[in-house]
Amino acid sequence: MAFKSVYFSLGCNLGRREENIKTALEMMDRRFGCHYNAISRLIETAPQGFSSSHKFLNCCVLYRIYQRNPDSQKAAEEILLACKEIERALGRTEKTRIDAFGNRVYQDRPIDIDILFYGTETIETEELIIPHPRIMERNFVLIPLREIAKPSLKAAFPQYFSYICTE
Ligand code: PH2
Ligand code: MG
Ligand code: MG
Repeated sequence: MAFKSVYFSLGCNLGRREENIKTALEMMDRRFGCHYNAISRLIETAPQGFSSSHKFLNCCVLYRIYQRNPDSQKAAEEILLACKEIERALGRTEKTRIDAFGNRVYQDRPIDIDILFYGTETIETEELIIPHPRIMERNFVLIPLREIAKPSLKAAFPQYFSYICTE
C-alpha cells in the first residue's frame, strides 16, 4: 500500500487569511496530485508563543498521498520541501530566528504548513520530526485535528485524543 495518510496543520495571521488558506490548499492539491480527503473547520485563534495583534486562522487537513519513494524519511522530506515552496509562493519570506535560549522566535506569516503525521510512522531527521513535536501543547492543532482524525490515527496515537478539552 503506497498511499499514506498525511495530516497537516495550516495557519496564517497576515493578509487575506481565508484566501491564503484556500490558495495553499489548491497548490497542495496540485502538488500532491489529489484533492484533500478531509478538512476541519477554520478556527480563529490568538497567537500562541509570541505576541502579535494579528489573530490566526487555523485548520487541519488530511491528504492521502501516493508515496513513490519507498524510503518514508525521504518521501516525508519531499513533502516538507513542497510545503516550504508553497509557503514561499504565498509570500512567506521570514528567516528562522532562534533566541539566546535556543528557542524558536515565531513571527507573523501569510501561511504556515506543518506536517503533523505521516501515516503512523515516527521520523526524526535534521529537517523533520514526525509526529510534530508540539501538537500536544497546541489547542489550535488539537481541536481541528479531532474533527478529521481517522480511527487508525487515534489507535496509533491515542495520547493526542484522550485529553479533556477545556475550550
Ligand atoms: N503557529 C506557531 C506559533 N503560534 N499560534 C496560533 N494561534 N496559530 C498558529 O498556527 C501558530 C501559533 C508556529 O508555527
Ligand atoms: Mg508552525
Ligand atoms: Mg512551519
